[in-house]
Amino acid sequence: MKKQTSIAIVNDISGFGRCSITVALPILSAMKIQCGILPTAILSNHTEYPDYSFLDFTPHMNEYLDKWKTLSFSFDGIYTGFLGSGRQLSIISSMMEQFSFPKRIVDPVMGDHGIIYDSYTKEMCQTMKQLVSRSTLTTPNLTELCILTDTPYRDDFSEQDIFQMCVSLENRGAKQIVVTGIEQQDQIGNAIYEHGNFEILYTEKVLPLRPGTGDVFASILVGDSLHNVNLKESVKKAGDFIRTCLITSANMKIPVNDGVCFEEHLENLIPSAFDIK
Ligand code: PXL
Repeated sequence: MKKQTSIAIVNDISGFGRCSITVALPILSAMKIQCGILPTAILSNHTEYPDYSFLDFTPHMNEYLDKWKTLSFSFDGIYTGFLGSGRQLSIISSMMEQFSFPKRIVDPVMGDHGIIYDSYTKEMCQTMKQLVSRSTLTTPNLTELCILTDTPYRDDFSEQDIFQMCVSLENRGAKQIVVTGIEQQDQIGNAIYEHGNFEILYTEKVLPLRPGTGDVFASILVGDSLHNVNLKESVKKAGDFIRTCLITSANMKIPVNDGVCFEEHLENLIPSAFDIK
């Protein structure tokens, strides 16, 4: 029998609203991956709602990781998302050194549609660059790609502009890059960049767009990366899955801030023994 794959997920627990760990955990479990979690913050709900409570987990992270180390837990990869403070960067960097994860997936969660999330500071955005430089795969949206490459945000970038920003991110140490949420009239695209090769895959946009779709997308890519699935195949799978979930969410009249009802389609992500290489 093949050895089971495992991942350490470093992300926040938002108690309500389908994002971060409440998305990553069910998706990666469905993809037959064992998950360990290190919370970065505990929120009542995500920050796109008009109000939320926020508990920064920074003061407890080192003690938590010391136990993981003493107990010799090991993982095939690390997947980082929403950070609770700027100080978490050095904690996660030293975690990467101590555990030497073969796969390092950094979703540089910072903002969307040109706007930085409420709890993020400019300094935190700068420190995110260092985490991305250590990644084997990173999944910025267009807003985050701009922050990471010091490019002023616009909503009319050409494909060439996006390619150049990917080159600049690669020069800063990133390896595989997938840029999400590239909007073109009634289409939405995800760009794939790897060793100078660049391609954007478009699908028809399903409105309304919803928070948490970046977390669904990145989680599927993480699962596939651990199973060594080809990146283009994985981006297609994640795009199709999100589209299906967006259609069902609209049909079920899910409030926009509550995200996508991925639970309705989770079985689509369960690999057969045959799929896993
Ligand atoms: O989906 C990204 C995300 C993750 N975590 C928290 C958020 C958001 C986006 O708003 O608020 C707490």
